[in-house]
Amino acid sequence: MSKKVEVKDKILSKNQKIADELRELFARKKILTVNFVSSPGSGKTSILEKILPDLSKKYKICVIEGDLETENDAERIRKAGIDAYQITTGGACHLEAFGIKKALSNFDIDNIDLLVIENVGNLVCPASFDLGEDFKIVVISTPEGEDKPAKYPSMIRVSDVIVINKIDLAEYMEFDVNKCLEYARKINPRLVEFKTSCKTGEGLKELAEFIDKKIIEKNADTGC
Ligand SMILES: Nc1nc2c(ncn2[C@@H]2O[C@H](COP(=O)(O)OP(=O)(O)O)[C@@H](O)[C@H]2O)c(=O)[nH]1
Ligand SMILES: [Mg+2]
Repeated sequence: MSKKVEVKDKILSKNQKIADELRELFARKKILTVNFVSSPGSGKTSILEKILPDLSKKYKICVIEGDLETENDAERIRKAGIDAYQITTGGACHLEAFGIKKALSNFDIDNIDLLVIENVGNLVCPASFDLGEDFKIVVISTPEGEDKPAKYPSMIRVSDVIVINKIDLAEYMEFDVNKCLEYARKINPRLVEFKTSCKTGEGLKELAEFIDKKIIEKNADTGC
């Protein structure tokens, strides 16, 4: 094995150990944890700004934001009335389980129903780093082009939900929604699909209802 592969394996197995601990913690505390992944600018923060205020009427929600630099996204989420903590990775293109574990000390984890992680904008690296989440939501926006699922299959494979965002721009971008979903289904037929627009509001209620249902399921889960 080359030295480079050995180091990468070591990093990933160390990450996995902490992610397993986090998953156990989230199960014990009945915290639904969702990891949003996408390219930069697909609309992750915009979607959260739109769906979390309503969900927060029913649930205690915390958000962990990941970016290379700036506190911008955490500030946007706080402005929407939701508790948020920003991890700035410096140069790293993904969040790691250790960072999530550390960030949790900023919240009262005995009093959280939903933890949302907005990962660093990148369709490659975050696929390899388990954060102990219940599931990943991958967001693809129409200006990115419909072939993204085919070009970044590892992210599609590890996600449970796909959101096609900026559906309001699909026509202008000549983005074929069905073609995009076909690429994604070929890689991962289990994907739950949503089409959203943060401009018109299309599909956001359905996405929020899906997350609501998952919070209820998590609370009913006896762990058996
Ligand atoms: N037209 C359109 N623009 C959007 C939509 N969602 C987000 N945007 C815009 O896309 C840009 C990036 O959004 P942002 O939420 O910061 O993306 P993030 O980097 O994935 O968190 C912003 O200028 C948003 O206003 C959408 O559904 N339609
Ligand atoms: Mg963002």
